[in-house]
Amino acid sequence: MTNQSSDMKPYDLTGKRVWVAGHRGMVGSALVRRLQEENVAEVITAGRDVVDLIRQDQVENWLGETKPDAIIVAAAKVGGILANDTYPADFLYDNLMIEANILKAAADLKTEKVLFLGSSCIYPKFAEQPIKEESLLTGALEPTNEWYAIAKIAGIKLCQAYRRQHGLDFISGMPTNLYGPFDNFDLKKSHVLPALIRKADTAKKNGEASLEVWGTGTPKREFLYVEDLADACIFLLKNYSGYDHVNIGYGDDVSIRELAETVNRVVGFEGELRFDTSKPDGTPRKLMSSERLQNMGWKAKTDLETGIRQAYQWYKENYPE
Ligand code: GFB
Repeated sequence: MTNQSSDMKPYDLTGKRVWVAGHRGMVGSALVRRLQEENVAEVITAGRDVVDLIRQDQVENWLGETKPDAIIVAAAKVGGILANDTYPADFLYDNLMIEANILKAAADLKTEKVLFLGSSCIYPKFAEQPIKEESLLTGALEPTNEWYAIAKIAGIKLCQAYRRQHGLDFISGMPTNLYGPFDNFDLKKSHVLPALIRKADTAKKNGEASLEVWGTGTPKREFLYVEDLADACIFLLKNYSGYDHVNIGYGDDVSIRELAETVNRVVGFEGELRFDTSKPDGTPRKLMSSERLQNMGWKAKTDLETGIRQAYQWYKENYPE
């Protein structure tokens, strides 16, 4: 850990051209919306048809022509526990390529500021709770998502290496489990929260007696509403300039059973929960310590039930059946 107070350095976004890599995803689209509130000159976006982030030549050429002042790396191949476990090669390769291509091209161009986003799964499976930034690389990873985690750890290290070797202002933020508008509601690939929203909505419409929940229901997870995450990212971009990655969490966690009960209450499904223990539980708990970010002056605003109501509203508007 480096000296924390010296890690605070203002970066004025006024008149800057900011590229949000991954703007079509849940995180990227929230960042684009949040950046509209800043006095930036331009929020740059580019779909895969314009630049395929897995292709180094395309990233180099496009970035060399576009030359943004700042970049937020929200592009990633993401998915829930089953997708991570089923497609290890894609999660490792795609994420390594995306981050390496962007960070190298940004370093060559001496981009003023880069924020790289990772995930709370970078920490050891049995890390001490709440998990502090210092826990990184102190133990073995959770096997269902070690491929994704290794790629994200490499991304943090790339940012640190470019800072150390070239003095570049590359920082990293590690969000906890996220949810909100533009989430993935595909039951085979999604994370638990959108899956439960969809299952509860379907079960209610079909008048079913019960709803299936994967695993034992005992693992605990921390959930952060994506608009809060976007706000934290802009806060870090404008205020933080340190070597160490920074946790971005909500500050509290719930068991999967409690989460399912809350979702059912919001959706209005009154049936039973049925636990499918043939599905993996994953890591038992991963509540992050967000003390460092709080000490800088940022805290999440949206409580879990309010966030779930908003995510459910978005789901109903976008998945009419
Ligand atoms: O959200 P999730 O897929 O990923 O699963 P992780 C969290 C917990 O919810 C697990 C349970 O214990 C699941 O077994 N669960 C219950 C369900 N019902 C369901 C369901 O219908 N769908 C899903 N998906 N889960 C991911 C990592 O871990 O978290 C990624 O794989 C990433 O790498 C992401 O870090 C944030 O929280 O276990």
